[in-house]
Amino acid sequence: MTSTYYMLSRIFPVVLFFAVGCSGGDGSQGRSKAASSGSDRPLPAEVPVFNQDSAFAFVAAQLDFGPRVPNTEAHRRAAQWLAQTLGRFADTVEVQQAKVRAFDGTVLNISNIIASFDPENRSRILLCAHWDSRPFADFDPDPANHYRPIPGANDGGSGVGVLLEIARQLSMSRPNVGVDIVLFDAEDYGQHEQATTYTEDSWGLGSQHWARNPHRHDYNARYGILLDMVGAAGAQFKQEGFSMMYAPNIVRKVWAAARRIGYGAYFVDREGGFVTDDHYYVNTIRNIPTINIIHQEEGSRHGFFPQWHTMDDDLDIIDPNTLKAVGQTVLTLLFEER
Ligand code: AHN
Ligand code: ZN
Repeated sequence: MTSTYYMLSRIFPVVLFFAVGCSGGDGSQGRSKAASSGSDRPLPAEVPVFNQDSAFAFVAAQLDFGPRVPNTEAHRRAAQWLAQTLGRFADTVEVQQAKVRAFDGTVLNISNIIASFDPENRSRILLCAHWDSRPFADFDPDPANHYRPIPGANDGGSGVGVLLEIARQLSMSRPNVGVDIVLFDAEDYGQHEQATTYTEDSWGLGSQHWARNPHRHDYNARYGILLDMVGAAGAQFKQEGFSMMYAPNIVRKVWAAARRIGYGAYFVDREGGFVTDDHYYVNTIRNIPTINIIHQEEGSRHGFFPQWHTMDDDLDIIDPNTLKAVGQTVLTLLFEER
């Protein structure tokens, strides 16, 4: 991080508040009791049933804006929609605006979007995802696309879609813990594949800013869960390296819950690689033990799902069943915390 970054990032610490009521939701989802979990196992009582079609619709709605690349109109409009949508579900929504410097010198106008449920509860869980999409399809098979923005359905859209559906569920019933949903900006403006020099910490610019300047100066949470690339058909979530380094007990708890409610095929008991993602900065700068639920595949050039950072990361690769596996697992965890 350059000193320029620090200076720039301290300018414009604008925080906007949105007044919110707790309405929202279509009311179609009941509690689970022994209801279907979408898998072949019953859910524990009192855990709401995650609606995969609603989550899918939240992914589609993001794609309708076009690529959510910082400094574009689509990005501004999407930010407004995300804050407004979370405002229907949460107790408070704050938009943390800042300027940060990208690897190529571009000054990015970013917005981290923070929705809080039961903000007075001191026992809190942090849920996060990045809402921006990558400006470069630098892994696209066609070199003509290497400087075009990606649709970002799985990479970006899926994690946000799951969190919006969790927010909708929390508008209808609350767990014992307080919950903060933080949508980070500028995660995916990391240096281009074809860059000739290495820029340190070029990914996760929004999370780096938030970790140094949290929306509450003394903000803390028991643990955090980051969702990244959680929507592709047949996804496998391996136990990511930094998650195991900083929060091994949370990884085990999440994977055990997934297995218990019938999603062991997605949450596999295998070691994944180390991914420098938003959770790395939440762990190292803010010291909140935070895991990353992220789709990793061996044998690809980059270690992720096949359409990663290509023009084909579009809505047609999103499978509502994968969104369900992740969303229902996270909801189960929230409602089992005491
Ligand atoms: C690196 O490849 C260094 N980080 C990947 C983080 C990422 C990109 N998540 C989504 N897109
Ligand atoms: Zn990406």
